[in-house]
Amino acid sequence: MSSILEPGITFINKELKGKNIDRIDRRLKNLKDIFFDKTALEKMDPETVVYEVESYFPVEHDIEGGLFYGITYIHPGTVGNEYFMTKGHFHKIRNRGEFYCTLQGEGMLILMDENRNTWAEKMYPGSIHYIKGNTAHRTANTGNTILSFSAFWPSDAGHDYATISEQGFSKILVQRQGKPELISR
Ligand code: M6P
Ligand code: ZN
Repeated sequence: MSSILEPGITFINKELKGKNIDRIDRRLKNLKDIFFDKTALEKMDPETVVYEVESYFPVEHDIEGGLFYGITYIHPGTVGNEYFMTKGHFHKIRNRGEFYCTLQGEGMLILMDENRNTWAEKMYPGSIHYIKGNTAHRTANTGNTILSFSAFWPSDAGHDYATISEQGFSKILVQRQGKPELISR
């Protein structure tokens, strides 16, 4: 996994020097709810790492007024013909927004409003995505290399995973003739 010591990433403020850093990985066994093709999923190694996240928390969680920063690394791969992707979430405080900035690789940012309208934006190095409040967000790696992107979100936003793990997005992103296509489930 790439790390914060990677050239080009330097934290200046003391709040972010080796402190308040959280690193997690999400494996297929943690993502059973989100992939559509359960038969394909069962044939794969449950320990396969789908993505990793490093997050920086200079203030306490759920405190208004701060900002959090994270870098997500999604490995290339598919489950059936659905691309490796993040769990996806709404914010617990629904109207909180977020920025995503793609660092490397190719992907799609999948977005869904509270009426379950789903659409997607292409991610490529340098692409900047403003995610409005009240919008669920998930990212998928559509390339053959790691997709990494940075994220900036308000410290009181929180994550609501339950809505997505219970109801999913209304569309899924699959590979068709080698290309990504967003289709209704
Ligand atoms: C981005 C941010 C994080 C989020 C991560 C992985 O870095 O949006 O808040 O945790 O992506 O996405 P998810 O939490 O949906 O797995
Ligand atoms: Zn978010």
